[in-house]
Amino acid sequence: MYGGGNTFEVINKENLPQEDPELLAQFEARIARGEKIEPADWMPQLYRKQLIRMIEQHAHSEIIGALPEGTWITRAPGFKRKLALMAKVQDEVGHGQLLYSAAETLGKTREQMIDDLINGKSKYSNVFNYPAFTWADSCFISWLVDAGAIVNQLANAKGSYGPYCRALDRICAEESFHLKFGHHCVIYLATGTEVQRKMFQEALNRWWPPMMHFFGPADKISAHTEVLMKWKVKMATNDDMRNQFLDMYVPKILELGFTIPDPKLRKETTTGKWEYTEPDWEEFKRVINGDGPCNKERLAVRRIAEQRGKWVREALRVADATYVTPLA
Ligand code: BYC
Repeated sequence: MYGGGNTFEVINKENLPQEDPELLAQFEARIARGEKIEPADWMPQLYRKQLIRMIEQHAHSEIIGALPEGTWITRAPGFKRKLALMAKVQDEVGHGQLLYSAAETLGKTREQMIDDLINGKSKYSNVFNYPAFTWADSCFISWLVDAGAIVNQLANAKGSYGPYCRALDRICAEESFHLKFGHHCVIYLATGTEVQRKMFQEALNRWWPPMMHFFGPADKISAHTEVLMKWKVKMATNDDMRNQFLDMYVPKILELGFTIPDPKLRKETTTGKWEYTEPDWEEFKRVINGDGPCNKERLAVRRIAEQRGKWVREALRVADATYVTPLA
C-alpha cells in the first residue's frame, strides 16, 4: 500500500532513544533564540526523523508535480506559453533536487528516497494525483497551486533547519515567477470567450476540493503540527495557512468573475477566519495513500524514468573510466 499505513499516526516516539535532557534543553534554547540548526549540530532523533519525512515528501511533490503540467508543454496555446511552461516545469524538477540535497544532510540517501517514492512508501502532495484534463487545469496549477505552495514555503523558510530554509528561500523566488505566469494565463481565459471562461470555471470546480486539502488536515486532526511548531519546522498550522490562502486568493478569483464551488465559503469579519464546507478528509486519506485518480500512473512514469536513467547514474559512478577519444 502507498504511504506506509495509517495516515495520521504520529511517528513512533517509543522506538527513538531517550534524549539527553541537557542537550535537549540547549537545542530548544537555540530554537527559542531563532538560531538555525545545521547538519553537524546535535538534534533530537525525532526532529531529524520529522524533517526527513517532511522534506522528502516535499521533494517528491516537486518531482511528481512536474507531471500534470508537463503533459501540457506541447499543447500549451502559443509558442511563448510553451516556452514559459517548459521553464516552469524544469524549475519544479530543480526544486526537487534542492530538497533532496537538504534531506540528504539528515542522513537518508537520495537513492533510498527515490526507492521509497517509486515503491509507494513515501507520500507526496495530494493535488498531483488529479488529472489536468484541459489547458485551464494547467493554468489552475500554475496560479493557485503555486500560490498555495508559496504561502506554505514563505512561512516555513523562517523555520529552524538551515538547509531546508535556504532551499525554501530559493524555491520561493522562482515560484513567484510561476505564479505570475499562471495568473497571466488565467486573466487571459477570464477576459476571453465564453468557452474560455467556462473552461476555467470547470477547472476551478474540479480543483477546489484538492486545493483545500493541499494545506493538510484540519488542525484538530493533524498528527505532526504540534511537535513541528514546537521546534519551528512549521511556522503556521495547516488551518492558518489555508486561511491565509483564502484571504489572499478568494478576492482575486471573484474579481475575475469566477464562482468558487462552496456555498458555505465566507469570511467571518469579527475573527478574520474563513468558514467553508469541511473538506472530505476520507477522500484526502484515500488519495494520499495511493488510491487517487492518477497515483498509479504518476508512479509508473517515475519508475520508467528511473529505469531509463540507470545507465547514466552508473556511468557517473565510475570515476576512473576511460572513454573513446572523439575523432574530432
Ligand atoms: N498531501 O500531521 P499532518 C508544489 C499527510 S510542490 C499529501 O498535518 P504535517 C508544486 C502528512 O504527510 C509543494 N499528504 O502533516 C510542484 C501526514 O502523513 P505521514 C508541496 C499530506 O507534515 C510542482 C498526514 O497527512 N508542498 O507546490 O504536519 C508544480 C498528517 O498530516 C498532505 C509541500 O510539500 C498533502 N497535501 O503537515 C506546481 C510542503 N497534507 O507523513 C507546484 C511541505 C498532509 O504521517 N510540507 N499530508 O504519513 C508541509 O508543509 C507539511 O508536511 C504539510 C502537512 C503542511 C503538507
